[in-house]
Amino acid sequence: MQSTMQRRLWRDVHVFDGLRTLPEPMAVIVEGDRIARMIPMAQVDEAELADGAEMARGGVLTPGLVDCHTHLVFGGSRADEFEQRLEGISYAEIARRGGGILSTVAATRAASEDELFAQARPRLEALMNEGVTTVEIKSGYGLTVDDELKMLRVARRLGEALPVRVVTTLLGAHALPPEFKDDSDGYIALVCEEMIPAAAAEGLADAVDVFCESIAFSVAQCERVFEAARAHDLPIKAHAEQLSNLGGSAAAARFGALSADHIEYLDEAGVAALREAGSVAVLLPGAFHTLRETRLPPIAALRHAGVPMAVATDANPGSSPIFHPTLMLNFACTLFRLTPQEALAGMTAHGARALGLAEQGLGRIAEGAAADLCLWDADTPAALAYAVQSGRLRQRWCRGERQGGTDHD
Ligand code: DI6
Ligand code: FE
Repeated sequence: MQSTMQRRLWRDVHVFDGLRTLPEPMAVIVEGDRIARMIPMAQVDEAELADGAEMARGGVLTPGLVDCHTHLVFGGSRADEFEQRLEGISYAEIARRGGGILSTVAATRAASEDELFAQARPRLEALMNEGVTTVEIKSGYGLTVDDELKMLRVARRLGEALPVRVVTTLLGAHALPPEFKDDSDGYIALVCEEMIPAAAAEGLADAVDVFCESIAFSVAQCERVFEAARAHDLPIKAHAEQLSNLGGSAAAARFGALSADHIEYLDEAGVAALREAGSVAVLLPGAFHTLRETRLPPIAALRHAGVPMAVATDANPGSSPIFHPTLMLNFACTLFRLTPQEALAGMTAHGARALGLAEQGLGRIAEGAAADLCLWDADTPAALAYAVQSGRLRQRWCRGERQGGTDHD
């Protein structure tokens, strides 16, 4: 395609490159779907810029945002549980009474693929309108082979229908479905022996996730799921140490996990395990906020150990009904005390790494990286985390194509 080799130019932009804010204004040149050149404005040779079509002057340029942890395909609503929690009933208690995740499971099973698609689409568009160009979408509200595959098919279809990169994760081990009450090992056998093989055979899952928690699955059960994932060459992730410290993150790290997610209760040994495995710590301040948690993830220890920290929305109907990635940048700073640069890295370079996409040049602005870019109406990258404000996205580029934002084309 001829148009994909077009040469495009952003002039005098403040660049956050995925890891840090560059010290001086830059010219950034894209060729086709890749970033070709980055030149400090003070050093530009005007002749070199002359044959690029100028897209903008000024503003903040970041990689397209990577939301590396969402559950945005689901049926129903849990507004009633929000009210119950405000009356003092805990998230875990609601789950024990058969509500929580299982109430979304009932609504998701009852919905057709088309209905789930129609409901998920505006949620995904909300993320895209705030700069997301790559999103991970988990299953986990079907909990039968057919319903889990249905959710994953919806996720794949969303990626085909909209200009956004969708990565899918099979989360069969999310909750114990009612049919397996008192037989959680039997359900884990179904996940390992039927669900994972079926998802792998149809190419529907890019990774496998588990919920390791007293209200979900034990470390030993999660390890069985990891073994099955490994047998099908699928990378793993884990919801771990969200409500208590079971050692799920360390178990995931032993299997070379891409990430351990939530991790409010992670201890020093868990931090060390993530560091040794090269796993990403995915921070989900939306769930922390929604559940009004008080236990903070061990940010200082993670920082000190050099464990990369990603930040994601965890967009879901229960613990994080939040479809607003830039708000998560702010929460990561205000609630978890990340610096604005750490928060931005968490939704760009480290988010991409948590999905195994760093090698493909996602989440970075660098020569040779993917031309997934956001141009923001802001003075500095830090301002994106500082102000909670919609409508600042001037241009959104995905795979080298202009796909949204408020600037005139
Ligand atoms: N932890 C979470 O925060 C989500 N899943 C999980 O294991 C929440 C899922 C939900 O409440 O629907
Ligand atoms: Fe989650």
